Amino acid sequence: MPKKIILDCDPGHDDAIAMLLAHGSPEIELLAVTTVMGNQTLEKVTHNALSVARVAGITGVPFAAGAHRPLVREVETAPSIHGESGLDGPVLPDPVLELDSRHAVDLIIDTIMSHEPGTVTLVPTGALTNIAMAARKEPRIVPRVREVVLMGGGVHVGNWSAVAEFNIVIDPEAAHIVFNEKWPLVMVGLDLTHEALATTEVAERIAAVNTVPARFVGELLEFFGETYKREQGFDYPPVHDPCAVAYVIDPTVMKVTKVPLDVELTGALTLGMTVADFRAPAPAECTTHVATDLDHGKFWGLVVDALKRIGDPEQ
Ligand SMILES: [Ca+2]
Repeated sequence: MPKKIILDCDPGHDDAIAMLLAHGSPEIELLAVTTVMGNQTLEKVTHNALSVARVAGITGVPFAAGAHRPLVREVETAPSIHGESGLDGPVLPDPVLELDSRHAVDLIIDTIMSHEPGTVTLVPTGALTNIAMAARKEPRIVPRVREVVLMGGGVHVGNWSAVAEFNIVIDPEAAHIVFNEKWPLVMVGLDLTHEALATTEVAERIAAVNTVPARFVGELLEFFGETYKREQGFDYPPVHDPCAVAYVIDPTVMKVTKVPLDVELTGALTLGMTVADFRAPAPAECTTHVATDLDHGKFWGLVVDALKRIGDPEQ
């Protein structure tokens, strides 16, 4: 039985690759794609999501736009990493899919409530605004969700401040809500995703697939590689978001440890930090987990295999 997921994202170079990985993997049934401001404005990331759907040949999946700003704070985007469009590099085709008329929060709630309890996994790869709003609007979703597997945070490392990761720090209040709900939660954070480097060998394997979607990914990685080198000194770009999808496909692709996690809301230097308490074995009631130790070869194998399965969809 494929695992049913809702991908809540802000494409975003790595979000786009996460979409392709989910679509091209038989272990995953993509129930819905929802968008949230983050890497760029809501309008831009929603347009990007629909463009990626066309490249990937995704049809019959509802797409809905969500939060246009964080719960409390002003919008903060990441053009230094993702460009003015949020998906700079490749030429983006005009979308053919139409947006679902519902708000993302309502699509998330409707999707979870209309499936058997324990069958829907939430995969947020952007700010947690939509997920927090959904949990507040319809608390009955919380015990029905199988698992929240999110890209965000980091125990020992930050990227938007010394200790905070972008998805968490741009809406820390939303993250606080999501981390404190009693659903099983796996934090696929920077500890893990900084190992998901798109090396030269990875780029060559993707280029060898030689399809429109594979060339699209190649162009995304080229742009992402340049900005990550310039802004953060990486030799190769860390491709964060597909790591969360990869965990749903095959949990053995990384190591996951149960540990109490919470989100800092008041620190002068540490706003948005995800704090892990490793002092003692996690108590029985703990529902949060952190991912470390990526199997790099297996992870990129999943991405390459997904691209091969997608092939060249009719544009
Ligand atoms: Ca993202």
